[in-house]
Amino acid sequence: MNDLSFDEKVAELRRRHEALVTAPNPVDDSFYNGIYTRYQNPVVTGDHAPVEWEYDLNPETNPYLQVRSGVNSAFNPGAIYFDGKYVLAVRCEGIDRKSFFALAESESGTEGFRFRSKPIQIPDNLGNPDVNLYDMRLVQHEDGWIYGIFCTERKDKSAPSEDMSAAEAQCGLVRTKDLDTWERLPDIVTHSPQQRNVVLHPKLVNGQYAFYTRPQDGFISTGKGGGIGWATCDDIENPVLGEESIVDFRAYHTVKELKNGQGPAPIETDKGWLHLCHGVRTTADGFRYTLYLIVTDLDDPTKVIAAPGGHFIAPYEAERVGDCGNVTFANGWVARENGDVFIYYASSDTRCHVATSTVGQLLDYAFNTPADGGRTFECVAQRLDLIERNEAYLSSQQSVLV
Ligand code: M1P
Repeated sequence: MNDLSFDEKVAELRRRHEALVTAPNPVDDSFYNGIYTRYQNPVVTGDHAPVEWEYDLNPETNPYLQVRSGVNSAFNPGAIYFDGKYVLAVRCEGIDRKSFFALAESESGTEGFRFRSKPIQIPDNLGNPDVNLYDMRLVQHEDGWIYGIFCTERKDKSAPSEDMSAAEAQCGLVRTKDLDTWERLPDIVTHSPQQRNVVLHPKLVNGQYAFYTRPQDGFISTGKGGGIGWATCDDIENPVLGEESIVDFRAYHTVKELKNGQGPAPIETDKGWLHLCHGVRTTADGFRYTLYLIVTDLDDPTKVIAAPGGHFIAPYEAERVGDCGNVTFANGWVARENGDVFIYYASSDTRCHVATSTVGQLLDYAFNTPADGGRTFECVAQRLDLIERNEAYLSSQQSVLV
């Protein structure tokens, strides 16, 4: 590459980019669990950023053809099926550490994602400017708007002046009808000092806009708070939420002992609202983020009616490695009318993946996987029960054959 002329280098950068975005993404047959299908490649990475986003292509102002505005990573995408395409609102992170949102689209949902020509410029919050925006959930609400709900982060003004990492996380809100024009609404106000992973429920509940929240005392630690909360407001243009109640508590010695959060908006099924969430546990090597599923009651989305134990998706093979290792995180999925579900998740705060399943498979998993036994004794009892039922079934089959 270094020996090429300026124009040849540009052509080669474009060729490499095109090869990446048009590469097929076969099913990963090395993985099987009967619940979902994994794919061999990430669907979006920092390298999917168009050449124009990173390079000044004018030889007079950039004679060495240097990267001027590098894209470090692309992860934690919101997702929606819109106008015949799977659209991801990807959290891109520049090498300056600032995240921004950009839409990437694909016709198949598993490959061929290509960024639109420009990232989204979210209107500024002039009263209280944001420093960093990330993790947008895209929610098609029954009121006709598509909402983008994201984390807005600022320096914590109450922290000592020498502390350059203390931050305050709150929830920002935009809405659109066409994914082109974005109207910013006031930031959501809650009773909690900090909020992250706030998600809008797709339907009004008792005439109110309903939100999944994650009350937390600090930027990283939930402190005494935590759990997936629930709170409502009358007016989406003045989103001041009432008291939060906890729908899904964190719990000792589980995948969600340290913190948890709602992923995308839940999917409505005939057996209940299907939720994809993330849970965080501690290890000697730091935090481990995995995904889990729950189902809540159709008429009362604050009531959990199925809670399979353990993780649903965890970092697999190379997914364990990245800017923040041992992380799977999801804030986007798409359910099609035929029951197909496209689960968009990110690994290690670096890249986006897809896993595919169906509503039928996910409900079967949710209702028939044993709940967390809570103790080794109970978990072994669950496993012995499975083995003994298998022994009984297999011997009954043998006696049929005889
Ligand atoms: O770094 C892992 C994840 O950490 C945060 O999640 P939580 O609020 O549950 O700790 C989020 O900032 C997320 O973006 C990130 O992937």
